[in-house]
Amino acid sequence: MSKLRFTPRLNVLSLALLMMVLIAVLIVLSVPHHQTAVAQDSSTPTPTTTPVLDPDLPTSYRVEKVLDASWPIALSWAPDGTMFFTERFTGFLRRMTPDGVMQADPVWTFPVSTDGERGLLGVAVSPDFETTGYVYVYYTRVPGDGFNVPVNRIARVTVDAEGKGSDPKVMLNIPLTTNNLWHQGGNIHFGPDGMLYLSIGEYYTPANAQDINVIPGKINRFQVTEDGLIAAPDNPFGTAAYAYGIRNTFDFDFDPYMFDVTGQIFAADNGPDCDDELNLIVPGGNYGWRDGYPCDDANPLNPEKYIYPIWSITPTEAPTGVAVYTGWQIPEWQGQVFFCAWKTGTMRRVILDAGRSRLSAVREVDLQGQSCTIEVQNAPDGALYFTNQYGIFRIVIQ
Ligand SMILES: [Ca+2]
Ligand SMILES: [Ca+2]
Repeated sequence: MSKLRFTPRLNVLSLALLMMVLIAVLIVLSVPHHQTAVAQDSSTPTPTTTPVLDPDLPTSYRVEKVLDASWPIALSWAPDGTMFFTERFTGFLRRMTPDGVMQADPVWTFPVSTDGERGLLGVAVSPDFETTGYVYVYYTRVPGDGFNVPVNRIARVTVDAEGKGSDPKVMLNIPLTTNNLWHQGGNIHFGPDGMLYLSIGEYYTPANAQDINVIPGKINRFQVTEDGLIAAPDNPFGTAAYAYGIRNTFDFDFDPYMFDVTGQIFAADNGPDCDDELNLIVPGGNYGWRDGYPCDDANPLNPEKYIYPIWSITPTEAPTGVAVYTGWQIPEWQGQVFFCAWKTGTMRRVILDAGRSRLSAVREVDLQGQSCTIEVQNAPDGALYFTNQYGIFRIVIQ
């Protein structure tokens, strides 16, 4: 049996053909094409090209203001459609009824330190809210209550049917380890697995991000007990850490299609003067923030150790809220990852490949004159909600 062999002549022909194809591809790519976003391969993350407005969406939509609000920084809904949100600077936990009536008095007022990136930050309605009335928050408490300096904390209150809060309970303290005011932001969400996840910055200490024994600089995963939060027993390292190497992440969302299979989560991260990121978080993953981090970490020296972002951008824009759209109002968006940016007010949507592990394209969402500087979140009414310093908005089918 003869062995298969390529002749030199075939190699020359193949090379010539390959060169012609490459030249053709380069010519096509170099022609401005307003309606086509250039696909990016997650294995070679590069700063994205300028996103294009998507003029092709078959479903037309409009942006509505839901209500004026003071720095609404996180949103969470009860099963009946009651909306809870946190106001960063006032410390108010707010409530709006399913028929759209904003409760005049706050549900609860938390005594917040609001320096730097602190404040009343995260909120998560408990999965058993209908029987317990529990709503959890993440915030920075002013000195007191056993601490003579501010302390970051997860707490909960019990909310009755009239929207009155009671019985506040400390669930977890995450003491500060530095006087620095930055990189303490984050959010909390209950996962499909019933665990409570916390994203949190590294307290302006890069080494924290690489230390799996401390909470800052991680996506953390907790089991809720009556005595407070404990590291979920099946976490990858036996600590609270679910993923590490994170610098300053404000928000994240679970992948509704793949979480049960891979445990994957989408989270934004803020780079130093470079490399803002959207990461595909998997259990035990190391996302690379560390002492001596080099900009353009798309080319790290030890690629076996760090997981690259699926999208990154320089100069930085300060990505904030994240949501994987699960609503029904804009069917074409289902499963796409939405995230916002503090500096630009931009909302982007990320189209993934069929395996949901790689990025196919990034588009900018036309917010019809509004800005999304803080949060983006799914709501029970099938719309996509977003916030800025002045109010809460939603995107609904026209
Ligand atoms: Ca990274
Ligand atoms: Ca969100």
